Amino acid sequence: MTAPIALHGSNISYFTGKLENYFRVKGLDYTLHAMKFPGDGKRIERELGVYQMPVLQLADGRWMTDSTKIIQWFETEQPTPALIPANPAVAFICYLLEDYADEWLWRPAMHYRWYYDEGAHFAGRHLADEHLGSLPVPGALKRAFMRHRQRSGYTRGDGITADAVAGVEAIFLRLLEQLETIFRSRPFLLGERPTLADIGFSGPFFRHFALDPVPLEVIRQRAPAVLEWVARLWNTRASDCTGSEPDSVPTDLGPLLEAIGNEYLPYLNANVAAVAAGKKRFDADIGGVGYRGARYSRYRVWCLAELRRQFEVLPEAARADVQALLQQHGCWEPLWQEKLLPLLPGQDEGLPFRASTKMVGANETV
Ligand SMILES: N[C@@H](CCC(=O)N[C@@H](CS)C(=O)NCC(=O)O)C(=O)O
Repeated sequence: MTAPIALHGSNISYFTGKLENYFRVKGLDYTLHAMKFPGDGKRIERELGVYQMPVLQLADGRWMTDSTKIIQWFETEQPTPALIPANPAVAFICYLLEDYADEWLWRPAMHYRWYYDEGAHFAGRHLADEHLGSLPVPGALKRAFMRHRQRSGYTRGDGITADAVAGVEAIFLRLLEQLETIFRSRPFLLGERPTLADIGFSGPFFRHFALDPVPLEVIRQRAPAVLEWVARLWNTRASDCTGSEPDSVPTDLGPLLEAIGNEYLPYLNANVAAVAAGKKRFDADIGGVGYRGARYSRYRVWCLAELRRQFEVLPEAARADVQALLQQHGCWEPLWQEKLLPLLPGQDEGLPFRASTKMVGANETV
């Protein structure tokens, strides 16, 4: 696969940034195109079944969506250089870290961008110019529309009330401390080479935490090694890396796994309970933070099912190792807490070439 990939999205978008990091590290050529509304939105819905960003078009004309499934597809089609480690237990931890970065760090990333006027004015102007530029509407109105849309979809409107602000910021501050320890001792999350775990973390970091003015200043002051990692990943080609593949999970990942066990998995379970009860909004107290009126997500029910599936397909020996690690860090019990997952029939059918509207989640305002 040598012909360029046409990636459609935004150059300040979370998941677009994740795929850009993936393509660069993997050594795949791509060109980035800004989605223009309303035309591109309609076209993407027609081609893929849902509107979201990013999407991409392969040289043979096929369209793809969902960064997680897109990466898995490329890793199968083009196995070298591998970003998913060959050791199955380490690979499982990569999937878990990727999912946590995709779906849980989304919340503090959205908070820092849209809660503070400094971030909201920068991003609102950028997105209005990038996506709504051709609409015959005054610029000030487009920018105000963007700020309102994102705040009512992703911050206030996704359960982050004034009382939750300090708690959401504490998630980020703890994360920085954990990552700073790791990146002071090695270049990538799992060792000497970048893996899917780094790509997952590039979603929240590359186009959000290390771009938006408020969190960027926090990183500069508190976690310079994390800032270095953001740039290092962007500037790394896996094919140039001489370090060996990780064949065990570094012990200093423990605090990250504990955050997954204490925060992310309990949130996924609260979401499962809401979807099962037919509630589109739910309240949850997670890690001492009260979220009020968080939006339900069918996509995140599927995320939990995927994590379980990834565990179940592990070879027996790896399964025992992973179970022990998850138990040690408080992830095992919440991973299986909900007995039945309210998935819809065929929910993920067609991915990554077609997505069902049943997959629309809390990170989409459609
Ligand atoms: N699971 C999807 C999530 C993509 C996603 O949520 N993208 C956001 C922007 S970064 C989006 O399109 N939101 C739609 C909206 O704001 O309406 C992926 O991994 O690609």
